[in-house]
Amino acid sequence: MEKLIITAAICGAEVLKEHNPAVPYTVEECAREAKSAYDAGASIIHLHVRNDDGQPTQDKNRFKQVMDAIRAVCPDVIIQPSTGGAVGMTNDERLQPTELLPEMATLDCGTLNFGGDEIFENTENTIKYFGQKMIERGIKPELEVFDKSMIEMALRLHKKGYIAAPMHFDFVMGVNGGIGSDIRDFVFLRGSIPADATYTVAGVGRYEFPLAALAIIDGGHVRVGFEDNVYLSKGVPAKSNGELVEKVVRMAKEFGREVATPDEARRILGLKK
Ligand code: KMH
Ligand code: ZN
Repeated sequence: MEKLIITAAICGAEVLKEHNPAVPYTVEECAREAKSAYDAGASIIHLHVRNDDGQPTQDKNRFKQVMDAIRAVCPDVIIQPSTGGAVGMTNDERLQPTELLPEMATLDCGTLNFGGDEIFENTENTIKYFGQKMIERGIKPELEVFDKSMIEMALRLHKKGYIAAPMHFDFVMGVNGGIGSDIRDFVFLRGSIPADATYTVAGVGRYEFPLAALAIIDGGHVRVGFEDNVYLSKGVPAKSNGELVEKVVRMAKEFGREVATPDEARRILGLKK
């Protein structure tokens, strides 16, 4: 079995300091949280950025500042900017961090309800546009799938040349409006991707660690972090993203799975540094 790639989604676009005071907004706070995750064993930082007041932004200059600050303290970590951004942003606004030519970026593979009246919109043409831009810019997409239908979409767009193989999926499970987070849901997604594909699982809220356990024993990879969950265990807020990563590292150890360094993750995912 390959070593375990741990991704830390340190910030997200929706979670606030009211949910956990350690949620990072400023450049310095993002660097601090990325370092805590990297020191604990994360090889990928999935990155959203905020203005200092917590407002989500896809501003290229803000991404550059945060990415430079993260690289200064985690020199070899893989930085994976979000192109999902926040609900309501335009496509070109969302694509800005890809102009910085990161090794990876997320590519959201469908539209879903996102609570209340919010709709996270990703039409087929949007996904094609983002896929094409990532091919042109030499960026490996992490295919964010919130439901089974989004795997079908990714496979269809792969056949049409908008997404290259081998594909790397992120099963985001337990979002209201998306797939659930029980074992049957996991097995359904897991069994629906091509044999040469890799995947990571991001369980939302209390599903974060049970789903991590399934991925660890199955040979998949794991994402944790404040974007998805702010608790270390029931009622216990995590003090940092690093604490969440440490818990996954402990779990992996118990199951006999070694944790990948950033360069090992690059090899597993076929990234060119
Ligand atoms: N904030 C969500 C609307 C991604 O990073 O690509 C979208 C999201 C997915 O977080
Ligand atoms: Zn995200």
